[in-house]
Amino acid sequence: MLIGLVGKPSVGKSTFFKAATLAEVEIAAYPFTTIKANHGVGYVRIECIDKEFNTNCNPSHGFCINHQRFVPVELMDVAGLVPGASEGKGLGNQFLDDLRQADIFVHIVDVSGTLDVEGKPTENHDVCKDVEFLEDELNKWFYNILMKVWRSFARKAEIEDMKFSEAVAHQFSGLKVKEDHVKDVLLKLNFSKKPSTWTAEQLKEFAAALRKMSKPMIIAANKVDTENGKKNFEKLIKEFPYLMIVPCSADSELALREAAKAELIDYIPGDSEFALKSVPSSGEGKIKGELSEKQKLALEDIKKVLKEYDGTGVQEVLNMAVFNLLKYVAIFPASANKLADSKGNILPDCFLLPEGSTALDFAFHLHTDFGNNFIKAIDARSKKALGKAYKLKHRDALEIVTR
Ligand SMILES: Nc1nc2c(ncn2[C@@H]2O[C@H](COP(=O)(O)OP(=O)(O)OP(=O)(O)O)[C@@H](O)[C@H]2O)c(=O)[nH]1
Ligand SMILES: [Mg+2]
Repeated sequence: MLIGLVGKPSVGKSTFFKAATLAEVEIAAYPFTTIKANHGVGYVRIECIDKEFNTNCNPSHGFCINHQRFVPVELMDVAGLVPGASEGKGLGNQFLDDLRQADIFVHIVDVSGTLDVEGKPTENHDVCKDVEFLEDELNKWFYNILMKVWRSFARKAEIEDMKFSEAVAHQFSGLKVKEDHVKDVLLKLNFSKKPSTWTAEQLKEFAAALRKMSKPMIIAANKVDTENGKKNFEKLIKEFPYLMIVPCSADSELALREAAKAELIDYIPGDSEFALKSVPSSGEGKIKGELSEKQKLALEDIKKVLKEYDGTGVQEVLNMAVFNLLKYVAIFPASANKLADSKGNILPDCFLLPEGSTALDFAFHLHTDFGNNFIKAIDARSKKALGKAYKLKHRDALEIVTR
């Protein structure tokens, strides 16, 4: 699972990335601060199942606080994208190449309205324009790739009577386009069965639909903490009712995570509140990290954001991307009698699988041998046996029984 953060320069992509991963990356208020893509590990948050079993888990990847399990997902922060990028403007195509492997995009939009479309300072920028131009550039990017091969490809596919969707998926495999994506797009567009007769307009439509299907996008309306943030966030929602738009303050999340790391506050990512840590009384030498007056004031401001939007939005964006847009499910391998692995670690693993995955898919996900020798799955909660076609449900705990 790779989540790509995209958007015009200076919208807060690296801030979001740093808040989610706590990786050291450069953040600054001038365009093209990021040039080389940053890769890091962020997390989606789910209600851990350990509570139901009256125990505490020991994750081997990610972590768990107060029965809130944080499951790793890969994040990528790239250079800012400007209009014309698909034709090489700004950092152009090299940056688009970085995005090939993404499963989903988080489009970070700056709702302060103080940046023009190239990320330079301005006033009252129309934030809706950002959504339009970015989608447009991504669609053009797919279209250009398609056009490189199209003519010979379409004819060959017809002559050799290839399965068209399979051939397209193969052609776009570097962009993680799957055969099902192509099938869905073809069904939706209902174009002629002879692709070589498609018009230029139809090809554009095809490329755009393929992009949308294979790289769905969620919008993080970032900088809602600013003066015009709320107004512009509401404008986005009104203008694009069919898009998933989450209000966000990456800057606030970063401050909270850093303060929590420095043990100045208690904060669980995604919560809508935090608590100041009580400072130990004197006599214990230097107190580790005491909040300055400035920090206290900043935290007061953040409190207002948390209250108004029920959190900073960073965790919400990642969760919505994985569970609502991609509709993945989180599955725990667990034996019906024992939740621990051979080393005594309780519920060490939790895997994210695509919507519609079955018990057999899960077995293959764990190990090819498990898949090949699958007999049944057992639900650790109900102890009931499940067949290979069983559709996985979010937060299932399953044991795979093999020959
Ligand atoms: N008020 C406010 N400022 C923010 C927020 N997120 C980021 N910023 C500021 O916006 C500026 C740009 O942030 P970056 O994270 O470097 O932006 P970027 O999108 O990575 O920029 P490029 O790498 O140049 O494309 C910095 O000054 C940040 O502190 C936010 O939620 N609220
Ligand atoms: Mg950056």
